[in-house]
Amino acid sequence: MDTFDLHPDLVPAFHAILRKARRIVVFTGAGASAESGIPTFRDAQVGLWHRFRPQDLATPEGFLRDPALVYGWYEWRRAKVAAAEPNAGHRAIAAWAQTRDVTVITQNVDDLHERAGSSRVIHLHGSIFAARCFDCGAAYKLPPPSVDAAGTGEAMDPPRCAACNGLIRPGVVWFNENLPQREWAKAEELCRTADLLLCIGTSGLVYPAAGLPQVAAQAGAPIAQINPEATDLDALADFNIRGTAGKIMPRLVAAAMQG
Ligand code: BV8
Ligand code: ZN
Repeated sequence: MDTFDLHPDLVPAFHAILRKARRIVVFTGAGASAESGIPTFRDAQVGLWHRFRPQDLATPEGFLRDPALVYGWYEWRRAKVAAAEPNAGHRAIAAWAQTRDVTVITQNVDDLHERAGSSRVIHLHGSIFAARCFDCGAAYKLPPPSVDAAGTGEAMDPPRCAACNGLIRPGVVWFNENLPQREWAKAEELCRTADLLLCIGTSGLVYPAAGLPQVAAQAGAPIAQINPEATDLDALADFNIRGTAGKIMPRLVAAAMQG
């Protein structure tokens, strides 16, 4: 029986929960994409971006202050996602959903869950492949990324809106912007009715997303966490598995399928 390096007293209970769980919510953050080569928010920023904190770039004020700097950052990140492959963690989650009711709620703006085969994915913070006019909101069709994903990116003037000449911005949720209402309501409802919440690769620092595990806990769902480091969610989680998504998830799904 895989102990997942948990305390021995917790192992039988964890396996029983994995085998019994029928309505599973997988809540992911940037750590779920780390083994695909996508830097997390906590990783030091590289190149042009190393002097900036994500909290300063991922805001409407930051974009208006220096549109080329922020747009270039997203174009570099979009190129890295397009050049990346889903990792074993993404693929294990998609495989699990073939035989169980598994929904992914992700804070990530990449499409790696979908490319691994997950079809029920809720994006709380939008998508790096969407873009729209900052002023009138008109959708904008992004061309294939032109930035060298292996490089460190550079400032890039955003295109202009054909309808109103406004600046085109990434279709992500920035700090101090509201989350998409429909996705948020669905995420809360899923966490209220889940019989297992699995948190993977999130520092649990950004709200309201970071409040979802609390919603599940209050509804009585067991909470498991996969993270190589301790996070703010450790105190809430019933099972804290120290490890990476790519290594732990295939083992966890194998244990769940024994049921
Ligand atoms: C809002 C999209 C209403 C853009 C992102 C309540 C309390 C305190 C603050 C607030 C609050 N309510 C609102 C706020 C303000 C703010 C906030 O929470 N600030 C924080 C800094 C305190 N929240 C907001 O502004 C939100 N909006 O509340 O609207 C409103 C309206 C008007 C005015 C005020 C409020 C909107 C927040 C959304 C911001 N957008 N992303 C983009 O991608 O550029 S946030 C971004 O950072 C992510 O999406 C994620 O949500 C967040 C944190 O990132 P993580 O995913 O957790 O990743 P991180 O790098 O932090 O950690 C990685 C983890 O993985 C680590 O633990 C690491 O150990 C682990 N790891 C590493 N490798 C692996 C691994 N794990 C597994 N396997 C591995 N291999
Ligand atoms: Zn416009």
